[in-house]
Amino acid sequence: MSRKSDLTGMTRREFGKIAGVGALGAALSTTTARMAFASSANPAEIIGGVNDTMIVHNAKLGVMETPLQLLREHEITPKEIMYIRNHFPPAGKQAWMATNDAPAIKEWNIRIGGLAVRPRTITLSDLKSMEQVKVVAVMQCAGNGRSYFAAKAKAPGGQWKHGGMANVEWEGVPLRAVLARANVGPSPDARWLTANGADESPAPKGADLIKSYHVEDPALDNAILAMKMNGEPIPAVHGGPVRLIIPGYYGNMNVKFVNELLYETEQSPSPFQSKAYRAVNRPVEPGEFSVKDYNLGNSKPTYGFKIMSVIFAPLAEDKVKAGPVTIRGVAWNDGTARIVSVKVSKDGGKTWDDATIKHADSPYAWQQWSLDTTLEKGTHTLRVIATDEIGRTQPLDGTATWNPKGYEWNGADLVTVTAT
Ligand SMILES: Nc1nc2c(c(=O)[nH]1)N[C@H]1C(S)=C(S)[C@@H](COP(=O)(O)O)O[C@H]1N2
Ligand SMILES: [Mo]
Repeated sequence: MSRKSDLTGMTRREFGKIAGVGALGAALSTTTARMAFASSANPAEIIGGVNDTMIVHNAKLGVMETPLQLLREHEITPKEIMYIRNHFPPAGKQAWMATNDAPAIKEWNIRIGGLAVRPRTITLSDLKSMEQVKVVAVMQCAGNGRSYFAAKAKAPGGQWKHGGMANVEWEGVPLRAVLARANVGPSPDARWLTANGADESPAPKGADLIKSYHVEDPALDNAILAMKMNGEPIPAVHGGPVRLIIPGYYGNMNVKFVNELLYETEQSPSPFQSKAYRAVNRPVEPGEFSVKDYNLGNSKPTYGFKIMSVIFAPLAEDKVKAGPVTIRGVAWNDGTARIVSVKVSKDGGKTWDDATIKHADSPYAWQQWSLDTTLEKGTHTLRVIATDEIGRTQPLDGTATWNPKGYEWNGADLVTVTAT
């Protein structure tokens, strides 16, 4: 049996276990799977079904980034090349996260409770019976672009370039509609809605990824409990069978395999809420503020995407012929204001030209831009800066927003190309 089918078999059993309908996976297979994950750096062997040119940041956890050469080929990112970021190893109890297929389960329960008069459980069948909506939205890790902070001081964590993002279509039921239908009767003291997923740390006292949102956060009005991605059931690695999608919010806020929604007076004590994935309230310099210094008072969660743009073509490795060229790429923000300007420089930022923006139907999606221009023989430094209608824009020097964990990079992209 190939390594890949071993893992797929494991996946089914583990999902059965979680749904309470199957037998336990054999201990021996679990061990085999764990070894395979730890020792292999081939993306397709780590997670069956993914493109084998993905950039692996962490083989044990199956964390991988999409090369821009692949990302730029599709308006909607196919699952085979979508970046993957999970915090817990796809082995043992988490084996079901090792597949890029939809989880092979029939039913799923989401407990809705906490400060509720009538706590209750909503099932996958309940969700499927409700009216479905679709939204195309960027999914992006808060650490996307982290590697570029190293120009000032290296920020620890996966050294992501720009490929920790994707543009996908989500389909499911509006969160507000689910909460209304559940009719749990939240107490007036409920200030936070906390979401938890079925994954957990294999370490005895390991932290669980749990996220809390202000109950009145307007972003929740557009949130959905998604069951489909790109028209198909969401692959397990991307959070199937049910994932909380908050369009415009950084990846970590989009809890996968969601099985619990709690009304609470306080936000979750999970370090994933109180320590990690937070943006410092003031500018900080390396050495002055460290990873350990984050608290609820001096920082806030990485909520909405900072406005950002990326050059898709030409890339440094492309063969460029001197003469007419089209410089193109995508821009996006948190979806709350229209992107009205994309400026492109061919001389490292001295002079700028206006690119043409092709607005997508969804404000949360990539907005494609292009500039027809010419490049003379020689080396050129391309830059791009997007601005939205309320004036939010990108710094030319992205290290200006340096922070110890290297979150929310939004510096003007820089691509050096040589035309021959
Ligand atoms: N339950 C759960 N949800 C999660 C995570 C996780 O580890 N567990 N990782 C988060 C982070 S940090 C990111 S960037 C996105 C990644 O989503 P993707 O793998 O579908 O691209 O999922 C988020 N949701
Ligand atoms: Mo992330």
